[in-house]
Amino acid sequence: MKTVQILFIVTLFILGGKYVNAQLQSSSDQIINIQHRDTISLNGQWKYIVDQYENGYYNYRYQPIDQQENASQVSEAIFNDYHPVNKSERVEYDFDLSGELTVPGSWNYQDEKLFYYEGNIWYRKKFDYNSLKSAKRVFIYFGAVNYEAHVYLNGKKLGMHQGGFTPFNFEITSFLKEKDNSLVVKVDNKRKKEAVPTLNTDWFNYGGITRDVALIEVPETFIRDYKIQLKKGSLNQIDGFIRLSGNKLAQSVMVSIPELNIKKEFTSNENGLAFVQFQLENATLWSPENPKLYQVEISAGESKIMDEIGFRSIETQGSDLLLNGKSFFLRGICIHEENGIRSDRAWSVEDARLLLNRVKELNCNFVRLAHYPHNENMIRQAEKMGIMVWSEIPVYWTIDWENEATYKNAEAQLTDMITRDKNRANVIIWSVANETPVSDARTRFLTNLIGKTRELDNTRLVSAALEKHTISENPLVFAVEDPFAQFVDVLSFNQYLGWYDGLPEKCTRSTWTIKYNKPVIVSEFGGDAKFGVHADKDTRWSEEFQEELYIRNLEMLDKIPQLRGLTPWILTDFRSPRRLLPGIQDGWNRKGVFSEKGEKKKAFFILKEFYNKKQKAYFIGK
Ligand code: GCB
Repeated sequence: MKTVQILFIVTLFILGGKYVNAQLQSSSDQIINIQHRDTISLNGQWKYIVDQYENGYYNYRYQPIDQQENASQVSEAIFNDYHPVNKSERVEYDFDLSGELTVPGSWNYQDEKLFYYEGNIWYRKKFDYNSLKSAKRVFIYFGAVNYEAHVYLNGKKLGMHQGGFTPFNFEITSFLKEKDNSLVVKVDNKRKKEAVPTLNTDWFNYGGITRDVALIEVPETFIRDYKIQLKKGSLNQIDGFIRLSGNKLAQSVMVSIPELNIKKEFTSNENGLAFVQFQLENATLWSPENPKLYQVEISAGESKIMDEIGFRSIETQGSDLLLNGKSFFLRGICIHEENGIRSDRAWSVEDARLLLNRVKELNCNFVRLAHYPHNENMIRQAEKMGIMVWSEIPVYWTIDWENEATYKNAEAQLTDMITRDKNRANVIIWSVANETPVSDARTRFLTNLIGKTRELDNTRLVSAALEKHTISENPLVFAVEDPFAQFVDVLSFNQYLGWYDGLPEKCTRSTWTIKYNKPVIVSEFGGDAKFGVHADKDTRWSEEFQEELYIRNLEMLDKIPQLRGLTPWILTDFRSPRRLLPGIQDGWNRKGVFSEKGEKKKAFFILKEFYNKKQKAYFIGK
């Protein structure tokens, strides 16, 4: 254990008084559970200015203007939403004369000219503020902005956030006016080598404010964060924390679960942290067959919050996955966060239902939410529908492994993902990476991320989608040879036999030898087919080829003794600028078992049939 960690735990021990085996509380400033707070939505129409050269941000010496004393008129006009009284003044921006974009939503699908745009856009929302409950403090919340956001309210810079898939908030109590507030956001989705993800991905770089924006009202001292979950390995012991912010940090904190007649009192320390431990008697555990959620109420003085929380355990035992102590099989599928009908990022409850109903039709109990944290509606809807989740950060392919800032960025995204979703019973696996090339620097980077994951949440399993390798003596024997494999709880790998590697018949001649006594999830396999293209099974891009590829892959993979789950690539065709073949791909990765519009391809039925059989086998207690 690192010295800092030891120091931290010792500090927690002293501050917490009685607590042992402390879990690291989130180091993020995130206010969690927006769904059940007093909020005022700022979704809707926003003004926008396309500023490709970032003229409103850099002066002509390319120095950021908002860090200098003498901001130029140009940037003043942007940040302060300034309008000249004297018409002879040179002001080159005017939000009022500019067009509008709908938020949430990417700019790409809202304006044809912006379809492939990767760059800078200024957004502005004007609003009056009428407090819901004469709130003492107000925060502005963004569900996600892709990729970099600089936020200004009434001319005052609130802060900056990087990472396109995680929420952030800033306090605005002292800058807020009753009338005519001007909220300006500089959004930039340029891809960068040192960013997370990096330059090269196989998905579309949707830009803009892609998830909800809202004001959050809270009392002076409020419940910012909490974890109410079963202790690792226990089916009836709650082990968690509640974290307050404000000026009355040491106080009494109540947790109640009315349906179970539970009402417990705890005391927070001078840092606002209360450690929560109690016994759950006769609770129905959450499972895909019975996704039971309890109303949990937390209060601290004036601050009250409700959440719907499920309780379950998730562990491994040798190569078995155990949910509430019982072995099970993950009948999964990968998903991108995209609604192909609108051709935009998915973000709403309706979008989540659209995608998850397709998942249910396949008889899945599991989704791999690739390759970045999906919106909270998706996780919560899946939880209600009994669908377990693999959640991932965009450490994808060739990240800048040696760059300290890149690591910090990845760790911040990981922290925000775990902070937001740690109370969701359906999230069972945190994934720290996808298909990263083996090197010392990369393994160090990923090992640090795994360490951080376990500090933040030791109750869930940790994994990463690794790659396959051939055994040198025999090119038809496959293995996973990766020093990182020893650190994961679940061994997962992507493999494309029959598509990038030979034709489907190659599966029948190939075998696997996995030397780890851990559960195995094949986190990707698949091939492209355009819906409605029919030919013989040897013709690429046809539904018949994809069908054959599924038949042969399933047959082959089912022979891996440790196999405990599959998440084929992918539920639905998705946009990717790497996919260029005219008439077939046209900018879409066609590996979906559904088309982007939701039409089922032949492979859908093969996978569903396989899952029906697996379900039966596990019900009779395989
Ligand atoms: C992969 C990647 C995934 C791609 C997929 C493909 O291995 O993890 O992001 O989209 O292959 O279709 O090539």
